[in-house]
Amino acid sequence: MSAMRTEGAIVSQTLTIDNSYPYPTSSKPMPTANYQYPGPPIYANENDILMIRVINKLPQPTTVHWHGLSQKGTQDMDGAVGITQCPIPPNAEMNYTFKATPAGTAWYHGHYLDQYADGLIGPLIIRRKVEPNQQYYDTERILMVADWYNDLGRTKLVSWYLNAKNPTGIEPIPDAIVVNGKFSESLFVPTNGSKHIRFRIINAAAFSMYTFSIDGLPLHVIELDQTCVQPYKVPSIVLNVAQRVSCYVDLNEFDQTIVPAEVSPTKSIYIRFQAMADMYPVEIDTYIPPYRTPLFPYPIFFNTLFLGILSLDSSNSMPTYPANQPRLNNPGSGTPGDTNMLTARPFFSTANIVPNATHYLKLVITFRQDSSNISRGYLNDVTYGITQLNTSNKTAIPKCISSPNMPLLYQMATSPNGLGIPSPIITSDSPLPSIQNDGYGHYLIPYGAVVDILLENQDEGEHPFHSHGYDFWVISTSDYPEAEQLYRGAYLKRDTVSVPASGWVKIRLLADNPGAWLFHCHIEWHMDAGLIAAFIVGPNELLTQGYKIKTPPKRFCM
Ligand SMILES: [Cu+2]
Repeated sequence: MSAMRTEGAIVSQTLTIDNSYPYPTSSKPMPTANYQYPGPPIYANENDILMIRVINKLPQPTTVHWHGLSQKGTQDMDGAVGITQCPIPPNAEMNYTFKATPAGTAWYHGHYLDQYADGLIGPLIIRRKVEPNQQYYDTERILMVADWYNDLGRTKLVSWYLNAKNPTGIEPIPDAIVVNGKFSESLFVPTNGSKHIRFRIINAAAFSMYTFSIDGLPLHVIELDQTCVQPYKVPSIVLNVAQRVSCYVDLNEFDQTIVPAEVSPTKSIYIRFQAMADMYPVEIDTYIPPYRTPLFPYPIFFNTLFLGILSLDSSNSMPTYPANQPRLNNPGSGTPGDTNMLTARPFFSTANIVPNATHYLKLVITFRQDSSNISRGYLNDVTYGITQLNTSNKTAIPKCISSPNMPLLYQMATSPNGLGIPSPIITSDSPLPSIQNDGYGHYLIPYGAVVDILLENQDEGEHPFHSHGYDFWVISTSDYPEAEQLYRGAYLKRDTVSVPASGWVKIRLLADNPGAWLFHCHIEWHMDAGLIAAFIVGPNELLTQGYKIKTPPKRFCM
């Protein structure tokens, strides 16, 4: 890719979505992009036009979502089934055309039928015109971590999970961890002579939170999701599902004392992804999923530690020291106090550009059994995508319908003033007008509103919430409530925030992107359980800004 390219160049890429079998030991048909797992990295420069031709060769419908891209003015390119488009049928194709913004480490993944959990993931890297921390590294590597399941999500795991026989809602527990498609102790990362390496780490897991570290090396964090931060030194980093972190390492800082004197000098060191065992609702060391087909040797329990190998001399030898030795703590200025790393500071000062809130929205997260004894996720007592599809009482059918065959975006364009969602009203919760919903999880947000969203988590699990169409300022969390005052006017922007277990998060969103946007927990199983809201932003402005329902995407709506 030439450094001389002008802004707005067209970057064309074809992604063929088809089943593939990347592992000889697994007969699981994995929906993948271009027969690779993960799919090929897509690179663009900031403000390029991405033209991605997605060809569906699966026997099922599919879509691709471009996680972290704002899709301003290209609302129907977001890939969210039922929200912005109907799914691409088998043997059909769709061109996704959109601007490469904001810059940073993004990714793409399937957004239908659990295809993302089953293998449809890939990196999407958007380079900045000026990369502010570029002087600290001379090469970069992508590390895309994911949960491996022996079984397919849609055909096996979901039907087991959302079932009256699983009344407490035990999520499918991963069988292994994969990074860049490799299992533990088989991923080698050669340094190729470089001493200063940037890692772009992407948590593409369906379920697990990961702590990332490299033995004996401090990590210098320079980007969180797609926001540049002032270099921030830590011994390890936590990433919840869908979050991204970039850090660089300086091999001159390697702490030799981690290698015991009695072993020969090591030419490689371990890269660690430690899944957070706390979040699994079962005893991980002895758990055998009830749905698992007996294998020999049996049982095999999930190992929550993934080891990769950073090869210092690029010979891909194994480290000489034992992986399980008691280790000294990595050097650094202390572990970040919270997953969202609010103490990291934006590189580009946002002082005085964070607007004051004009509206308020409280979203309460709960899990409980529905009337069929199936455990479901609720936002403000609504489990998304269930009631409105199964209702037999015609008078209860909402004006806004969540259906794979009728995207909310088309409903907005067809009937901008007849969506049946109340306007904001003053309530006892806040002096600001509160955003309302229609009882089915559709929230009407006025165009230009600055919404303070309080996510109150009454569940005992930590939930990574992601907004389509927007990044947002993270104001404070129950782990770090003082951040609101401490960083007033200079909050950090992310597109995925981790809501602490039995805690809360406050974010601020500037609703300057009219359209229909999902706001949801990014744990795939929780999406299936209904932990989703849809933001309907500025229906009239959508039309006045020129949006029209386009074919061919519309022809997929049968
Ligand atoms: Cu969740």
